[in-house]
Amino acid sequence: MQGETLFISDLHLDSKQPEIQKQFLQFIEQDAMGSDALYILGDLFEVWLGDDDDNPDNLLVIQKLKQLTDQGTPVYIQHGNRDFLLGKHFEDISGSILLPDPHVIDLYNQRILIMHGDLLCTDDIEYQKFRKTVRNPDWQKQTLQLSLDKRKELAKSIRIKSQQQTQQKFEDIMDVNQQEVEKMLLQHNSLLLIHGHTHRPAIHKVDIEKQQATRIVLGDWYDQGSVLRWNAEGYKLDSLTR
Ligand code: LP5
Ligand code: MN
Repeated sequence: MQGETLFISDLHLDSKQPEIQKQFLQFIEQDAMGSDALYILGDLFEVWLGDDDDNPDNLLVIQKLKQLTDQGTPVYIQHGNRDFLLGKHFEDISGSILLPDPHVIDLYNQRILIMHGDLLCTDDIEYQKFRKTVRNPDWQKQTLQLSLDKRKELAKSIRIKSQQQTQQKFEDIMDVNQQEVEKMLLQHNSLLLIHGHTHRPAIHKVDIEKQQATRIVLGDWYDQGSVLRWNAEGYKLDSLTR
């Protein structure tokens, strides 16, 4: 819709879950076409092995994003912990723009800090170590030189390890760290934060230095689609039912 900016995250698009892809393609047609902008705050894909992956389902998504951007709606994407290898070629063919994480946008004269959210989970020491490794440009360059099959294998073994470890971690370890949230908001001079990753959709109030800030958490698309709609009057955290 015109006059509306949309925020989504954690779709985890995957050939094994065609109903999520269907919902996403429908969402682009019905909600995003004609809107002012679409922000995807990470984990659009369940796993991104590199821009040379020719998975036809991913190509369908890319074509849809291209239609949207060609029609005049800009699409901004941040990396998630599953699709941190999205790169320049993906940007070119989808017409979307990759944004750094964290990043500040200006919407109706308000500074809004946007993040995937994984950076805020500082109590999850093991994850932060892993993140540091895989976000290193040298590691990424070397990894992208491996064959697609080898990358598939490696991604599978990381998923298994991650699943084993997340089962053993306490829930609050895998949530955001409050001090980190406050630090980020202060650092970026913002009273509004939007992020995903934790799959715990909510609107939280945060007190920082005698001011009240708001932290909006987007949900995932496993059972329903979580969408934040923002217009001149305000915002609404919505869910698209299937
Ligand atoms: O994803 P989710 O929600 O289940 O858990 C995350 C954290 N886990 C991850 C890992 C991803 O699930 C899997 C990423 C695979 C995609 C790779 C794509 C491209 C690779 C191309 C070829 C290699 O992000 C999880 C958090 C949780 O969120 C909550 O925040 O806790 O973190 C972990 O579980 C990480 C573990 O603690 C440490 C994992 C060590 C794995 C080491 C494997 C060895 C491989 C060496 C390569 C670096
Ligand atoms: Mn994530």
